[in-house]
Amino acid sequence: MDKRVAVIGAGPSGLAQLRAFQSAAKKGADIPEIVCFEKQSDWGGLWNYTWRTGTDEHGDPVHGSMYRYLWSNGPKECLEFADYSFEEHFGRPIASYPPRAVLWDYIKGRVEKADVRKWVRFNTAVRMVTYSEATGRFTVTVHDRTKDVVYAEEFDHVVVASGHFSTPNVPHFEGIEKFGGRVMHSHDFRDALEFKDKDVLLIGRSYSAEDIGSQCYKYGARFIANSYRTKPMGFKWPENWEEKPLLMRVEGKTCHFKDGSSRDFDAIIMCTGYLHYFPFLTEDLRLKTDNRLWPLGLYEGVVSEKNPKLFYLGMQDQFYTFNMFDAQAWFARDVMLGRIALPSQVEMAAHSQAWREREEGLENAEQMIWFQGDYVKELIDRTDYPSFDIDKVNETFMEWEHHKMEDIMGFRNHGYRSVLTGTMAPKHHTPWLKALDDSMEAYLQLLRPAEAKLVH
Ligand code: FAD
Ligand code: NA7
Repeated sequence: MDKRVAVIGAGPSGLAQLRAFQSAAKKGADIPEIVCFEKQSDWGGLWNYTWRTGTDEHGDPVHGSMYRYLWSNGPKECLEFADYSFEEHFGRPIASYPPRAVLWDYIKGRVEKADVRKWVRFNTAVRMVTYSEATGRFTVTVHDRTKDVVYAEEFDHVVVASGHFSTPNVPHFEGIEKFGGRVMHSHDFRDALEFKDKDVLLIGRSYSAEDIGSQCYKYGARFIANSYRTKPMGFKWPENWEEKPLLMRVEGKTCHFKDGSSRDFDAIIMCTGYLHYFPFLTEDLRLKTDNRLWPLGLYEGVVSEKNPKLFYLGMQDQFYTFNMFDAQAWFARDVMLGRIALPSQVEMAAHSQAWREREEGLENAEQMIWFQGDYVKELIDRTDYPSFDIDKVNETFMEWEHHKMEDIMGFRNHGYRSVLTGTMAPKHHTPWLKALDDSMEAYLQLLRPAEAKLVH
């Protein structure tokens, strides 16, 4: 096949695209030439931890938003690749909430096995993508940072898999410019030990506020508050954690909240989410959305309705992650291979609108999970991605929600059953609150006793 496909980003979404093509080739399909551009020096996207904040070694914005001691915020049984189980990768059952390094290892394992690293050009940032009506092709301009060379190549398809949890959304609060402590966004949060013995205010009520606050609690912050705009998270927080309504103004170290209460803090961490940001796309190609379950303009959540040769992966807000990216990548692949015929632009838009209307009616996390589960089902039904019991995975998500409501600092001590292998995850050897070492060696207990003593 003389077609060429550019994949932007080698995170879980981009890697799903590589694996999708490789799996078709393995079954005898004639596949296009695939070139994946990755601005970092290694693959795994956010799961490839960086200590850097601000700009990277080349002066580009740091992509990484993950932090030290990050453990999976949902059960691994809900994100397991349907074609590569955790048991296959680790050679034995492991507990349900692995730390970042363990998940990174798992992500890498599948693509190493598929031998697709040769398709990735590392240290290469995509600078611009344009589409020509005349040629029907895209021109992708990239910056090879190793050689410091900018060059352009033409492609028949472009897959945008650059993620959307890297460009911080940073609101302003009256007086914050004179706050007498540290102000930062969750994108720059790295080590909770920085906040040991400190009073920390988190702005937001979603995953970052919940987890960064929990990290701060675990590693010894003195007092934690989170300030919500809409409603409190409502978990049973420890005694030194309060939920406050919206921050109204800051005077010195004193933060004033909407209910008239106030308190002094040492640090403000904005857990206020991220912007979908595609500086490398021309206006006509750019997806514009906030963080939600059904962004408009993408047929089946994947195909750009304005230009169906362009695809986006992983642009939704996420309960489902790795297996949803896979389902999307398999779908995009089959459109590119001509196995799936696209309806007219009007029909695609109507299909998306119907999903959007359903999304707008969702009232709680439970309904959102079933919604996203239905979406994944719809995708999987249309390709040869191995099907798995999505209803059961939804139920695992329900158990997860329940365990969080029961004990927000202890939910990670539970185990769940894999729908792929049928195996019940073993309990982790150490309760999450006491497990201060997040290394893969400690998690899998691979350390020799002398080394184990050193890290504990
Ligand atoms: P990313 O992982 O962001 O990867 C995108 C890739 O594109 C990166 O490698 C980046 O370098 C590259 N890139 C970007 N721009 C360019 C460019 N111009 N040129 C070349 N390359 C480019 N999910 C879970 O399932 N469980 C969790 O516990 C969990 N925790 C999370 C915690 C945090 C703090 C965050 C921010 C997210 C978390 N997620 C979690 C969700 C996460 O979004 C997904 O797991 C996953 O990383 C998304 O994959 P992606 O490939 O779409 O994007
Ligand atoms: P999310 O899930 O997009 O949440 C952003 C939060 O920020 C949410 O609670 C918002 O409030 C809040 N927000 C946004 N703007 C403001 C302003 N102006 N004032 C107060 N609060 C605001 O982002 P996260 O970083 O938590 O999670 C992203 C990913 O990282 C996720 O996939 C995780 O796995 C990890 P709202 O709820 O709308 O009232």
